[in-house]
Amino acid sequence: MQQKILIINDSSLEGRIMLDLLSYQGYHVNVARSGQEGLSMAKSFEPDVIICDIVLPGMNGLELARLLQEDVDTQKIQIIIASSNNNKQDKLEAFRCGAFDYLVKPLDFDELLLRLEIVLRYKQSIDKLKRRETILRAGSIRDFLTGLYNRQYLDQKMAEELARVKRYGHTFSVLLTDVDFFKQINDRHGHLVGDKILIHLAGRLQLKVRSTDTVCRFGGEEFCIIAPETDSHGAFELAEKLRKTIEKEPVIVSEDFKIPITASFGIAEYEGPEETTKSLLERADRALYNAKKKGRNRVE
Ligand code: GH3
Ligand code: MG
Ligand code: MG
Ligand code: MG
Repeated sequence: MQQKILIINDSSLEGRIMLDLLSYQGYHVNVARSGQEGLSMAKSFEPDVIICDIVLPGMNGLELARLLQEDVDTQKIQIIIASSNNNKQDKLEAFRCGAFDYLVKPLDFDELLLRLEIVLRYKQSIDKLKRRETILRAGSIRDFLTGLYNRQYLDQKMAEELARVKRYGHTFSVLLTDVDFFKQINDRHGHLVGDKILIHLAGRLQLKVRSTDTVCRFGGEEFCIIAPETDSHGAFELAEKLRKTIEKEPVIVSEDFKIPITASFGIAEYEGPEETTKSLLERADRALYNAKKKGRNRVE
């Protein structure tokens, strides 16, 4: 694909020369004559690189660079500042504003072309990494900290389970659990210990449930379990079993450092064809809230 360069330069002669030279090299080039025009063209033209003067009518090139860096729509554009003064302050300021390079005029065009190639190569690899990261994140079904399934996967699994019971009958339940006074634990022992507790707890939940149950990290210190073919009595038994294990076995942080924890549980069973993920989770959440209100470390 043709790479796009935006020149921001108020001298029509200089702008023209650069436009011709860079177009001749195969770039797709546009010229803006002021900072304001540059800013709007940065958004509409979406250049890979901007070559920008410092002295411009209205807004100066450094201000412009800063604005471009602060805006999510334009921050991936790389900026080369071109200035007729070799002033150290301007140069430092340009880099502080996020410029990739600083060229002193009169420009040596061989140098300009080489520097342009470098910045474009840099931008391509950054863009590629970002794309990969986005794909990984979008496709991820695991929670990063605990390794459990994440909220996204929970939504998908819930939809499947709802569809299954609506079609074939039977029932299923969801359990929501929330660690009691977790904020105090964090405050007293630090976030790293808090994280370690979440990891332990996740492992423990995973270990105690049936292989057909799905354990997810619902958010913060909350977990959600989908238990297929389980009515509210079964769900209550399961929650009690988990609650007791958590209460009985303090989390081992290190050899001589154990932290006792408890958790509260809210359960909800599928009630019929009108049920949605939202309605089911809302009932479980209300039950959990009641468990908290009634003193914590209990199942509702
Ligand atoms: P309650 O018994 O009412 O649930 O009290 P609580 O302190 O657990 O309640 P709250 O929900 O207000 O606090 C949850 C805390 O969990 C707050 C937040 O700092 C902490 N937390 C959320 N996510 C993480 C995490 O990934 N790691 C750690 N260490 N802490 C987390
Ligand atoms: Mg909570
Ligand atoms: Mg809470
Ligand atoms: Mg809590």
